[in-house]
Amino acid sequence: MSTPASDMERVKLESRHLRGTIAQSLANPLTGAISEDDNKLLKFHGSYQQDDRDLREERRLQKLEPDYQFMIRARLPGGVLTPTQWLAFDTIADTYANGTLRITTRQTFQLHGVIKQQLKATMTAINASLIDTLAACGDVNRNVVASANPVQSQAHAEAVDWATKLSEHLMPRTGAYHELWLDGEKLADTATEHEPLYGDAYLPRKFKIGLAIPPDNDIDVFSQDLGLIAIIEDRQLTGFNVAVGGGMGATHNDPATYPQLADVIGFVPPEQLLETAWHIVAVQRDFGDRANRKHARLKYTIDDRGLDWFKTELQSRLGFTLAPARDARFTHNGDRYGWMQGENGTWHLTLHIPAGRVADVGKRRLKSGLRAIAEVHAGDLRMTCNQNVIIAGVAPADRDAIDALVAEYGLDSYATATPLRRHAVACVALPTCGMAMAEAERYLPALLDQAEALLGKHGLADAPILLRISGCPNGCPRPYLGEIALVGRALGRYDLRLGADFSGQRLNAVYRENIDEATIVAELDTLFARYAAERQANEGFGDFSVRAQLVTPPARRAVLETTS
Ligand code: SRM
Ligand code: SF4
Repeated sequence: MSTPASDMERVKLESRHLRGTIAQSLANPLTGAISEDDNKLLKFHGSYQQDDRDLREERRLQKLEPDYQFMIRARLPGGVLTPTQWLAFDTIADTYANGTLRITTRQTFQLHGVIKQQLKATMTAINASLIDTLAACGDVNRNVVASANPVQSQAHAEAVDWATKLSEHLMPRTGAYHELWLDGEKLADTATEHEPLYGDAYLPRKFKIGLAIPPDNDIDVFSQDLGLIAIIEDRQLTGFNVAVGGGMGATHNDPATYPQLADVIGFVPPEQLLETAWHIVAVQRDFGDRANRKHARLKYTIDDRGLDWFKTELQSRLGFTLAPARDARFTHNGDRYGWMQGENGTWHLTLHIPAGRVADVGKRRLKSGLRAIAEVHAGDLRMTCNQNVIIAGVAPADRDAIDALVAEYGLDSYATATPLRRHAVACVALPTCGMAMAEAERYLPALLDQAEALLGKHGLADAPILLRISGCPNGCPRPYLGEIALVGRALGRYDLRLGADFSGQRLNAVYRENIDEATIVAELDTLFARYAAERQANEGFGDFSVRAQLVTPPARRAVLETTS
């Protein structure tokens, strides 16, 4: 007897293409929440119900319902937006959300703290800026990410355009989004509506596509369900290497779940890209696990059936043969900060936004500063998968004006912060993330202060170490690709992981399990002392951790073992 489908499958099938009873839930004045089923469907529209976890206990004692609020995520392929759109989001954050913008590890905006009564107005305002939120979350293809830094050449620009084309090509076709948020005409008979790619049950789980341009792996291309590696030969974009089956999510103490790196299966020229992506998604739609959501990502479909099976299945659906992969090399996976010039003579300035939180804090008035820049900037803005922002396409004559605003608003940490601080990535975690077991974004500043002091003590202040911290094992800041990573277990307790490389091509492994903050600092002290004394010339911290046998990273396409 086959295992029954998960409850989520029922919700999707009964939803009439993502409508459910969301409209009724929103209209219910008795609660700030929506129904459980509608909450599951709302994700496909780009929003999650949350509650302020800092207030949970107090409100429980006062016999009040939790402080329900909604997070909204924009769909922004390649992370590109105009200054006008930036200004619109800045205003929306003040009008409807908690007054901050959050740049995510998939290079888009999240708003937090929107209350139910204002959800529709917020969605309408976002759409008025010509940005939508459809498929930003849910069991569909999510925001397609692309190398953002630097935008150097015509071939690079073309590669980034493919992120938008892919996103559009794989969008759900349901009219539910327009009906609910934009007062679109209601379809009289939703049974006649057709979802050509997704069908009535959508995908078994989320699906993620990322496009990298070597030598920069700033998007962590091997962590994507479908990773695309742009091949630029003689300054022309000739196509993409195709990598499948990457993913980060895991569950503590459940070895059946693990992070995995994607495998390269071939090469396609640009004109075959959309068809290839469509069929890869379709194979996962047809064979992904619909019973166990913890086992439903493409990485498990491939691991269960084998990479050869996957290639054969895909090939049987394509009208052409996948070509052999071409040579591509990655050397770097953080952002390249500061000013860089593109081939067309314009300049791009990559700014450092700690943990992606666009807010005014003390002298660092990031939100006001980016607003002031957007008010005068004639190019565009690009968010990166390391939660930063690029002021792109600045004319040489306009650089001084941008520099003056950067200095005035304290946006200059890209030039002054240590490499450790500039490369650090933290997920949102508490207080909004319902899955957080420990702090991440809010712990990062204190952790960095301590780690920097230790690096200074050991003469390593300039070491470019990739540090990532997440509040739980789901992997939102892609912690399994950090040279040092902390993965939350409980309040104040983390697994310390070591051993990834600096180009996103090797996973790390657990070095110490479930340790408290004081132990983390003590461990880092010892580790940095050894690194300073024993490292070889130009040896990165992750490579050192492996050579010194502090950890044994997992082999590719092998179950990750969490042992030191
Ligand atoms: Fe994530 C769930 C935040 C990138 C793997 N992620 C969540 C939720 C929505 C919690 C929830 O389901 O209730 C978090 C909302 C927190 C909040 O309060 O805002 C959340 N994820 C984020 C963001 C905002 C982290 C950040 O600080 O930037 C990133 C938003 C990306 C975007 O714009 O689309 C974010 N999440 C990722 C990534 C990184 C990536 O995609 O490059 C991953 C790992 C890659 C992957 O998917 O394998 C990731 N998020 C997860 C998972 C685990 C999925 C799995 O296969 O096990 C969950 C939990 C789930 O889906 O059940 C999750
Ligand atoms: Fe929340 Fe965990 Fe993702 Fe952090 S890694 S945002 S704690 S789900």
